[in-house]
Amino acid sequence: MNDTGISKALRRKFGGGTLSAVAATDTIWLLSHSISTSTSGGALVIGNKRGGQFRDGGFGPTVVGGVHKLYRVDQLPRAIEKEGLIKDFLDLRPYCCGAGLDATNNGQAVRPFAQRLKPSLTGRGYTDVVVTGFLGNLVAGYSEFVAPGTLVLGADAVAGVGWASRCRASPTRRTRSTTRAVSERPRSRVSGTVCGVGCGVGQGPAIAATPHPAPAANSRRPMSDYELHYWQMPFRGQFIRAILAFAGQRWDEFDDDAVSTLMEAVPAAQPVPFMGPPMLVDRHAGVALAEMPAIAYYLGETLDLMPASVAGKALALKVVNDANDVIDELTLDGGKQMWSPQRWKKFQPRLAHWMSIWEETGRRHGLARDAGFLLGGPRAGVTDIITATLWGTLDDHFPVIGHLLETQAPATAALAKRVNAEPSMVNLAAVTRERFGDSYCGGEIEKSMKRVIR
Ligand SMILES: N[C@@H](CCC(=O)N[C@@H](CS)C(=O)NCC(=O)O)C(=O)O
Repeated sequence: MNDTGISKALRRKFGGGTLSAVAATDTIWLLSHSISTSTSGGALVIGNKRGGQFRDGGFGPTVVGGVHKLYRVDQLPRAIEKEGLIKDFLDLRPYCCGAGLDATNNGQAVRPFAQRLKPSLTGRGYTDVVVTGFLGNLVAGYSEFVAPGTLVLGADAVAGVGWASRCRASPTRRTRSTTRAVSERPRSRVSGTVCGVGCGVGQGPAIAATPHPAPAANSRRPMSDYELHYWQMPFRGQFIRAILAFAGQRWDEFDDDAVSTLMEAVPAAQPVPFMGPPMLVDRHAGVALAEMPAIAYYLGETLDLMPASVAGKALALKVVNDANDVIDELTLDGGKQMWSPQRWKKFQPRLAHWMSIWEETGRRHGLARDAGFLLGGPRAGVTDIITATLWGTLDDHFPVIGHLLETQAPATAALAKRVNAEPSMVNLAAVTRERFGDSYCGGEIEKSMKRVIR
């Protein structure tokens, strides 16, 4: 909200508080700049410039002019209350640089902003609220990757400490939710759709740190339900993205450093003990899984994309595992060797054989060039999404593989095209191309594939 004075007072008086529709179990991400001293990263106060103008700078827009509107911990709860936040609200996260770090003021040690805010909120009647402070520098910007209007929240680690560590000041809430604990492991990037109500506390800290307004359609959407931990490239993670996108789900992704940190963490510190990504967290269910086929199975079951019978489910899993095998073979087991023209020539009959396996599977279930699905049934399921993603992505990056599929497995090629023509898949393809460009699986093996598979 950018109003002041009488208009702000009237809005609040007539129930228009920006936080009046927030439920007790929602999460508020309170986006704001923070002010700290040069000797410590800890925030002393938070706030933003009011009345400034956005100007385009070399690294994006910056605010020029305006007057600082700052909030101390004893001032913020009043603003929050006036914006209509109910008193049994639970989960407040000042998404402000260093809000979880110790600070100094005139040489005096000062406890973290988040920790000081808690008793101040309690004094205003927010007795159960848990305040989370972050241990690093934070940035926010818009990305179209997940969906239009998606706000990407990024973070640096400070002194080797990941962010997202909580300054919990409410012991009664300590074991409140395992899902929450899982979703807040140290990481360096998270994206989520803007929740216009939940993300601000009115005039001061409720900044949009970008010139783009959040689209109205997104203004009441909750944060996304899933975390997908995978490298920023298509390859194996694309199967999971495709299932989520096809089913109309939203998810958060993380940059490669964060994925690598989590992958290398000791098993006891991982959401699910795992060796290599993809790794998925279902925030609502409190479930974390690794191994691409296991994730595909879980999503297929929970998003109603699996066959009904046990035999059908097992067959679907077999197809998912086949797809995993194909990409492993095409990348020579993650680059254990490189492609040479001779090696590629020798492999082509085997690849054609894989394609025939797909074609025959479809044929046995009534798949034709212009209709049907890989395992039959009235609508597309996990196997169709996996099929479309496997062959569609390969065709995008290595058209010669697409041509081979057309001749070797025409009904499979047509099925892939039909599924990939769904709006959700077209959208995913566009953002994938925008985000990852020409990259397929990265590394030296991708270079060798591009040199030889043509
Ligand atoms: N079998 C696993 C394979 C996981 C895997 O190999 N992940 C790759 C990326 S596609 C990775 O980065 N692995 C790192 C490692 O294993 O050290 C699956 O299907 O998910």
